Amino acid sequence: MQMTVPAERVTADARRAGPGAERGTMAIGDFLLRRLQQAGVGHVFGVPGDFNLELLQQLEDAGAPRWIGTCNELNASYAADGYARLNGIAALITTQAVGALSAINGVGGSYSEHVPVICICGSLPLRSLERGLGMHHTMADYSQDRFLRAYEQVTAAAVRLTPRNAVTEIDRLILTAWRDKLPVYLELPSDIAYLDIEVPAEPFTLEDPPSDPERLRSCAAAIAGRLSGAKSPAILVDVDADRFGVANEVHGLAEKLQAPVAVAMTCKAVIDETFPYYVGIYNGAGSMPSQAREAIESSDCLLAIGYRRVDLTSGNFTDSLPAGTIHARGHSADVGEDNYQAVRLQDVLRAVTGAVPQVTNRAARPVVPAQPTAASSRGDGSGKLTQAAYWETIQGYIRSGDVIIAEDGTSYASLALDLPPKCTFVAQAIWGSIGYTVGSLLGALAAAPGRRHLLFVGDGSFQLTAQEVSTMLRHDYKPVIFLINNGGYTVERGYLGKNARYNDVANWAYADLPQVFRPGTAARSFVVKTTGELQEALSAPNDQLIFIEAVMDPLDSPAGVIAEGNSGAETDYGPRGPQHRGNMQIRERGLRLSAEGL
Ligand SMILES: Cc1ncc(C[n+]2csc(CCOP(=O)(O)OP(=O)(O)O)c2C)c(N)n1
Ligand SMILES: [Mg+2]
Repeated sequence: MQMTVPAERVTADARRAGPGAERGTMAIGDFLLRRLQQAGVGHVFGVPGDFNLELLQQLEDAGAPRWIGTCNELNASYAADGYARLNGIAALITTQAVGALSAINGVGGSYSEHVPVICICGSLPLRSLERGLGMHHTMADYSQDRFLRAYEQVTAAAVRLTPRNAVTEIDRLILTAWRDKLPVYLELPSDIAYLDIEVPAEPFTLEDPPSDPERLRSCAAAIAGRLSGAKSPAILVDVDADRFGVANEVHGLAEKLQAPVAVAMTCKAVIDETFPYYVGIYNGAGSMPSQAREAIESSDCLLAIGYRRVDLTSGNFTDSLPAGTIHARGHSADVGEDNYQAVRLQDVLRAVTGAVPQVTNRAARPVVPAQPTAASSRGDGSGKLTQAAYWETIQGYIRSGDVIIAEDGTSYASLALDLPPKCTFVAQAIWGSIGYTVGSLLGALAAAPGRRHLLFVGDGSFQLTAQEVSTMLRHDYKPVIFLINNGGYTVERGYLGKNARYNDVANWAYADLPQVFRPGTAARSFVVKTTGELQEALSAPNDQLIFIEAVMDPLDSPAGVIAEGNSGAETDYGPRGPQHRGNMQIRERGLRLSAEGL
């Protein structure tokens, strides 16, 4: 599609003032859309409403960014999150309160997972606020700031635009989102989008302020000194390594030090899993493979990048990072007693890599990741499909460059897949809002339409956001959707309620949904109950959306998922909790907390 930006009218005064001082007038809504495009936002997700229609009309007139209407705002917030993870930044448009509050769960997730999403809410006209008019989509109590304040809790910055602050606040909020890798919220009152204001003519560039040169030098020297003097340096990577775009720098540093690199559960595949110094996922006692734990915990100089310690990244607090761990973050670092501010992560890693000598005597890949188990469980392919056979078969389907999106539930077994180079793995590991992946898949498809996208999702999670498959079909996207139909919330049965009714869900004809969502679609649907049937489905070409419903036993769960559930129940309910009554959890005999053999 042709990208057009509404013409601005350069004033005669501005022209006379000479180059660099040029300003023009532009409608506030057009200016906002222009800034989004300049920030790299090519698609916007959301749902129309009377308070945002005037902005959507401006978007329609301009023809860009491209509008992707979703079935509801929650899904739009997930889509924007998925889009930003692949594109670097995203935008979402909702309407006053009813739309904004539907999206707030997803925006909270973006905050938790450090994803920059620009949330724009078409809100009450300023005339109504000034005159105290009671309006729809409110509590009818004439209050003015409730929803702005709600969004203050889940964003790095939240503001109501006015004709006076629009230029500075639009730029400030977009830059804040990009610099801090966090969502922001702008309320655009519905009666100002068409008002002309003076705007700067120069384009907008997403840049960080440069590092402080002295702080950078001393920080890099301190880190390089420690790493060079260590016998067993190691690197632990969390999501910020991805968000701040330093995966290449981490590879370079690890290569120079010949040091093992592990990732947290939050950022599988951020480090190429075939990289000789990649050792696996560090998660305390649940590390995969367990040698990754050894490499991290026995290091005499650990460099942790953006590490955040929560139950799911620490193996339920069974972790133990070495004393003196160096913590590098997006814009600061802790080295021993010293805290360095105004140091950009990328600058720090480059300077450290430049300063450390090339090591030549440490073995590459000191730990060999666990190999998939033997194919014995598959038999002749006619046996009932088990979780073990399912994931073993999926392993053979993954290819270089795939985008893999993994939902909470037994689909988290995909964390144990060995991924070839150039794969992207998307999961909402910390926030963990089920249904996230269906919306997120839509966003990922829009951001990277040339790649193959695989969604792994359970029936229970799918039921929250299933309608968004219709949007994928509407836009002719061709992902592969792997849905596990096991009659309910199997992962929860490992916490509590192994046979409880509250862990059951209604059975749907899942594989029929593509036809329901887009009558006449050429999407390929399969219901598979054996490994042989799964194999056959996997031989379908990727020229259409593929939907594979795999029917499995409600009590069949990967060992690592059971272990997480069992140990999670100890944290959640304590030692006297109901999980200790007889037969209340799926358990695996003799299973220790280890995600090995997922
Ligand atoms: C929005 C939200 N509601 C509830 C939960 C609690 N929860 C976590 S996993 C899960 C069940 C997932 O079931 P399913 O998708 O069928 O996966 P399975 O383990 O059965 O493969 C639930 C209800 C949650 N994480 N998020
Ligand atoms: Mg299920």
